[in-house]
Amino acid sequence: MFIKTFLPLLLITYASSEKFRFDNYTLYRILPKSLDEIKVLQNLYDSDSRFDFWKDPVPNAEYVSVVSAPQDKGEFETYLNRNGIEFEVAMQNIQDTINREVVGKYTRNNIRSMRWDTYYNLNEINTWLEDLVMEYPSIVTMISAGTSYEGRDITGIKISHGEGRRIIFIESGIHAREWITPATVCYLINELLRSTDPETMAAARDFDWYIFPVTNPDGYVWTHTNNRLWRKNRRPYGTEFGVDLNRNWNTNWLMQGSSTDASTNTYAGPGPFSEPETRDLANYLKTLGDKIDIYLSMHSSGQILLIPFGNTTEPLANYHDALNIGRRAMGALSVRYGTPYTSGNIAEAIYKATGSSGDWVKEHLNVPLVYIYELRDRGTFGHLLPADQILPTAEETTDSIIDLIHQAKRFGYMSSGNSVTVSFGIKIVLSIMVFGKFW
Ligand code: 0X9
Ligand code: ZN
Repeated sequence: MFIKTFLPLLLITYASSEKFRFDNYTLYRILPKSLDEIKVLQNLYDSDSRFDFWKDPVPNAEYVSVVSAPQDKGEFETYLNRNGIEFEVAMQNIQDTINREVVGKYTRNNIRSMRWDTYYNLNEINTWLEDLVMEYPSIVTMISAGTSYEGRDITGIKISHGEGRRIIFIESGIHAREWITPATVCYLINELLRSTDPETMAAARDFDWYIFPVTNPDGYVWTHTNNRLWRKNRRPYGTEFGVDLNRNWNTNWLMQGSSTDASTNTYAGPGPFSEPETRDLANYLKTLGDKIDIYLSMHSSGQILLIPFGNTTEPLANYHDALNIGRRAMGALSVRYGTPYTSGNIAEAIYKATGSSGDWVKEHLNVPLVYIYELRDRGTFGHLLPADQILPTAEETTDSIIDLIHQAKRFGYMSSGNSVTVSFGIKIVLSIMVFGKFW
């Protein structure tokens, strides 16, 4: 009786519970051959909210990544076939990949138990940060950029070997589902404290590092407990939840690539800085003022290095310097595993999108070098990057950040002053002194 009546019911309830919400959802990887094909995909993107685009159809897109629910797959594939668009199935059943994901356990008071082949939840990351403060009390301090909507601390650490240094600021995990970003910056933290490589040691010594692995704590927790593919924060708006914290900054707010619809993934919020996460972080950044030399905003995926601004393809501010420095650093990134990165202006390389942290930092704090990393991969796993890629991703990204400092110095940045304000004439003289030539 029980087996016949209740067990199937029990199984159905279990299977339809949130833990299995992506059963038979499929990840597609599309390789558009022409601008016309991109336009066909853009039509779908604009008109049909059933599909979750992990990589948007933008002109020159190398690939487009889309997730479809099982009931919409037939229609989706017919649409592609009818328009002659070739596609491959990158992941047949997303839920299988989610189920295989490893979330590790970190043992308090044992920093050696931190591993780079597993993801961690928010508590584990913060416990590890606390342990680092205990282990390196004269170098590491706990810092807080504020409090999230649900009341969680936005925790980071400062690594400093003394007073008066310029700052390298790293913000990661603003998009909850991009798990590779906190994992990567935790590895970087570890390297800055424990590496014996002379260049890494010098980088750690010469700058004050402000690193926030998870700037969207509520969203990150939600990806661990309820919905692995959640992107926004968790503030309720009507019957919907969450603001895209990378559309909520007070810089050309709502102008491009943002939505007024709270049910979408790019909801910009009811107003600029409506969210405690962005408002607090911005206020915290203001207190550091013009001491920041480099600001890095860590995202995934696509293997792209982006440079502000997100609203225009105009090469504003020190765009050409920033691009040159960034391209060289991406050369350094590719040395270890051959991972290719594309560098470019945000609006050009992905899509126009305003209200992002990088644009605000560049516009309002005049930080000389602002980069947005889109880490691995290019559509094979997307946001579900397997844990065995954490270490290689983290290693190559760390290589690039160390080289970024080196390149920035070669281009006359990272000195005691703000070199963006150095006049063109002085720059020529400096360049000739350093390189023997100007170009
Ligand atoms: O759209 C975003 O916020 C970022 N890409 S992601 O796939 N990680 O969501 C890119 C942000 C780049 N900055 C601007 N668009 N201004
Ligand atoms: Zn992102």
